[in-house]
Formats: sequence, structure tokens, C-alpha cells
Amino acid sequence: MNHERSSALFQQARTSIPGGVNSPVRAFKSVGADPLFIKRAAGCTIYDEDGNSFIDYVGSWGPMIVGHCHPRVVEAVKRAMDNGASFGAPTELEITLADMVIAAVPSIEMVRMVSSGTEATMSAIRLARGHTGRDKILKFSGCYHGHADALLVKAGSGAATFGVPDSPGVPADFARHTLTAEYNSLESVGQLVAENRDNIACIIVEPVAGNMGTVPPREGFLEGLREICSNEGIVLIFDEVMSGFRVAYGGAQELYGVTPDMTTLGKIIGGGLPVGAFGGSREIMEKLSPSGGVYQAGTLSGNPLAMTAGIETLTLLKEPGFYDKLEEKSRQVAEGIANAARAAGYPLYSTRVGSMFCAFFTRGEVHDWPSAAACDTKAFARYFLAMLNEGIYLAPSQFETAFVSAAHDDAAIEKTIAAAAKCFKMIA
Ligand code: KE4
Repeated sequence: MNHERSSALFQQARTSIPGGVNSPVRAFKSVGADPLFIKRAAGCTIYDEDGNSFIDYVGSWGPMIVGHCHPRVVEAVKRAMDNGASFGAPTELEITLADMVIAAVPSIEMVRMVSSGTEATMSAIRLARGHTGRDKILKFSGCYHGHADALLVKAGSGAATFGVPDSPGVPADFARHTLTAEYNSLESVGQLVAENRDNIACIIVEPVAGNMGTVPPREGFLEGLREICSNEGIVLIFDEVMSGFRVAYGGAQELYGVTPDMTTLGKIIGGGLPVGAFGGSREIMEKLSPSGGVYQAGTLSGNPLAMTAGIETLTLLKEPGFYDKLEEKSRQVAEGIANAARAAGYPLYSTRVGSMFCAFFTRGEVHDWPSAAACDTKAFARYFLAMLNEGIYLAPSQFETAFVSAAHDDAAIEKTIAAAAKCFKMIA
């Protein structure tokens, strides 16, 4: 497969953009190859600058759940553009999307739009601190909530991929307010809460962890967090930037029946345009400026193009049977890959929640960061490159999630499974 133009563009990009990319995990560094430069996409397929095509399981890291260039989304954004890209003034579109989010997500009575998941989690934490008057926050190792200083502590995703879960540049004085527990371990949470009684403003958790690979919550884990937070006056924040509108229309909180105090969103609600959001009870949210004193702002927050793409995308998700069909596609492809590994005698631990799935290269099970970190990342890299050569585009890191879209048809799924069967035999 020819990658000449992508490689030439990567060399060029590295002279003007740090590492040649605008987000580290795109650099293919952990899989030992040059990244592909993508020219365009349609449905479940992406096309690179060398004319190669790939079945896409990254989906822009989650937003493209209805597939790339869905005609309804493209047309609506084109029409919105004719009216103007951004006004820096309120628009009716923001009310429309806010009301759709409020109607969908059990914990949300009011919501504030921002322009990224990082802004959403950073702002939600500030609001939780303002609401409680407490300074400390508790997160989980291997979970990633964007790159705000307070959250780059034992973080997942690219931070884990590049071995900088505790990033340089974050003052120790900031990081000391961030407590870290083990995902799926209520015991580790209880111990930290007891040691920091009345000092923890919030617990922030990915209700389905997607940034150490896909790690589902164990039975009772989310319920336990809910009980601890209710008893201790701690704000429970579900970071649903990835799982929101992904694992169910109402997110993981609908799927598991556990309602947090606040929720952060992103990705899907912008349909591929820059967006984030954070929401919660009226009591908490009205403490946000200008109705309250907790300051938060953004030039492009709620801009008409992102709102339009989000409204159209969520409208498509509400169509009858959308999630049932997506569930069946996702089951087929995830089980097909797992069966291919088993047939080749290759040790693999597979996980899936809805249309998020992961193949862990390990003989053990994976329920938290330590077990995820034990995976054979070199074997993963061989698998990634072999699948890429077969025209399958996976996330370039063991510590990421694969996403299925409504546009992944039977032919794409069959091709993926056949490629996996060939690749596991090759790398075994
Ligand atoms: P953004 O600032 O990248 O929009 O969102 C940060 C974020 C917050 N919370 C969760 C649960 C997330 O998964 C993310 C971002 N996800 C990564 C993919 N693992 C984004 C990809 C990237 O960093 O380029």
C-alpha cells in the first residue's frame, strides 16, 4: 500500500506543527509508523492522500456515529453557513440543542455549551468546587477527561499512550488537589474519601471507561459511587464526552440506571464540529455566571454551525431502531474479531459496550488501568499495521476505543472480520 504522499506531508507538517499533528494520539507514534493524511470521508470509509481507502473505526474519536458526511448533516450545516458562521450572540439554535440534551440525559436540567470536552470537564470541576466550597477532586487512573491541568494526573488516552500520565508543566501544587483511585475499586474510593472527609468537591468518572481501551463498569461500581457521593455531599460527575449518546440516547446513565449530579458531553452532540457541554441540576447550574458567581466563558460556545450539526445528528439518533441496529452491527464486528483471534490461537481479552469495543492484547482480564497497562503494546502495534494494510483503520493505540457507526454495512463488517482472521494468523 503506497503511503508516499502522507509521509511527505508528515515531514512537511513536522516543520510547522509540533510532532506534525494537532493532537498527539494522531501521530501513530506508539505503532511505529507515519500517520495517514486523510483527504475525505463518506459513510464508514476514509480516503487518504495516496488514494487508499479504509473502513474507519476511529470516527474522529467518537463524533461520527451516523457516519461521515451524512447528507442531512451536510445540507443543514451548509444552510447554516449561508446565515453566518458565528455571531457571539445568543441564537435559537442553542435553545433547541439544549432542550434536546435536557430531554435525553436524566441528570441534566440545565446545560452550558462549550467548544471541547476539555472545556466541559474543566468547567464542571470549577462549578463543583464553587458549589461545595471544597478544593480536592477524585478521578481514576487510566481515565482521561481532556488536558486541563487538574486532570492530567494518571490520565489515559494519549497521556497513557506516550507514558506521560502525569504531564510535565502541571505544577505539583495543582496536582496535589487531585486524588486518584483505581477504576472499578470502590474500596480505593472509600479509603481516599475517609482520608479527605469534607474536602472532596467531586468525583469525576467515565461511566464506561474508553481511554484505557474500553473498560465497562463492574456490577455495583457506579451505584457505589452514587451512594458514596450522596452520603458525603460530593458532586458525582459522569464524564460522558465519549459515552454520551453513544451507548444509549441518554448515555451510560440511562444504560446503567445511575444518575450523577453533573454530566459532561462532547463529540456526538457536535456531529463532528467543535463542541462540548456540561449540565446538571438547576440548583448547581445556576451558580454559573452570569446567574451565579462561578465564571466560565467561550467565544465560540454554542456557535450556529456546531449547534446545527448537533441538532441534525441527535435527530437522526432518535429515529426508531437506530440503537438496535447499531447494537447488532457492533456485536457482529466485535465478536467476529474475537472469534478470529481465538481461531488463530491468539490470546485476546475483548470488551464491548454498545458501539464501543476493544481488543486487549493480554492473556488476563482487563478491569482497571494496571491490568490494561499490562497489555502487549508491541503485539497491538503489529496487529494495527497489519489491519491497516488490509484497509482497516483502527485507533493507533492499545489504550483507545474502536467505534462502530450506523454507516458500517454488512460488507464493511465482513471485510473487517476477514482481515482480522488473516492478521491474527500473520502475527501469531
Ligand atoms: P476533547 O477536549 O478532546 O474534545 O475531549 C476531551 C475528553 C474528555 N473526556 C473523555 C471521556 C474523552 O474521551 C475526551 C477525549 N477523547 C480523546 C480520545 N480518547 C480525544 C482524542 C484526542 O485526544 O485527539
